Amino acid sequence: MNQKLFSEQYLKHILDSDKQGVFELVKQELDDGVPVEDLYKGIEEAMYEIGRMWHKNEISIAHEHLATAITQWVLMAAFPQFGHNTPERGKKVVSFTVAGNNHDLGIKMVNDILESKGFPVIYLGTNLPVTGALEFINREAPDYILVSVALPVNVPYAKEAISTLKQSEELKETKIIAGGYCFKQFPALLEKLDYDYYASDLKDFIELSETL
Ligand code: B12
Repeated sequence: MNQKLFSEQYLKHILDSDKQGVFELVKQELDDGVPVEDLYKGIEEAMYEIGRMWHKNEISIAHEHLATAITQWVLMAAFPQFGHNTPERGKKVVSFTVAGNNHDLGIKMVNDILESKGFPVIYLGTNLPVTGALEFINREAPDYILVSVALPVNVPYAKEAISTLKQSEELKETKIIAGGYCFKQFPALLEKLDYDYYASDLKDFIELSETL
């Protein structure tokens, strides 16, 4: 797979409002047997470019929303293509994006990778108020909790969420895995969090998941 070319074509179809073009492009790659993580990397690049163009006012929020909506469909279509042959590892995972963070494509990609590697994931969605969810999370007593942070303004909420989880008796053995665009942009902000593991992208995360 030529990832650069794929990202450019993905972006072009979105800017042309050509959903069908995106689906055909993705289907071709999947039919060619491209690993889904490579496909996701190509999509990530296209979304980052959408973000850059949006920031520079070269495209409107409408294009950004269209890109998100189409990509949500693509992830749903790609998921069954993962080889789900790995036996379950007997480990439980809960994931969410922190209060204030509505960016969810990244954590969904991470969830998909984990599930394909035999870790069932309970995904609690975006913008999660952890205090309200604590009773549920305690009952599940997951081995790992994945916390996704996109913006610097999310960091105080991430700090609070992680500290709430760490204080719970039921979650004494639970490890916190942090990640998200915020730390790719500002790695120093990671120091504010009491996390156990961090991965910056899918490649990094796949390596980490082998050790979990
Ligand atoms: C789509 C988008 C949105 C959509 C999100 C829709 C959705 N359902 O996700 C909407 C419209 C909601 C949105 C809103 C906003 N957004 Co926005 N958004 C984007 C955009 C264009 C793409 C995000 C994306 O999908 N990226 C692709 C994914 C795959 O990448 P990723 O998130 O980084 O995830 C990867 C890794 O980080 C990692 N990862 C992610 N989570 C986790 C968790 C764990 C545990 C691990 C291990 C790894 C991991 O793995 C993933 C795969 O490699 C980005 C541009 C960008 N550069 O990201 C801006 C961007 C993030 N947004 C931005 C901004 C400013 C906003 C708003 C504040 C705008 C506003 N004024 O309203 C709001 C905030 C909303 C909120 N409260 O969260 C800025 C942030 C700048 C900054 N430094 O603060 C960006 C960078 C755009 C820009 N260039 O200005 N946004």
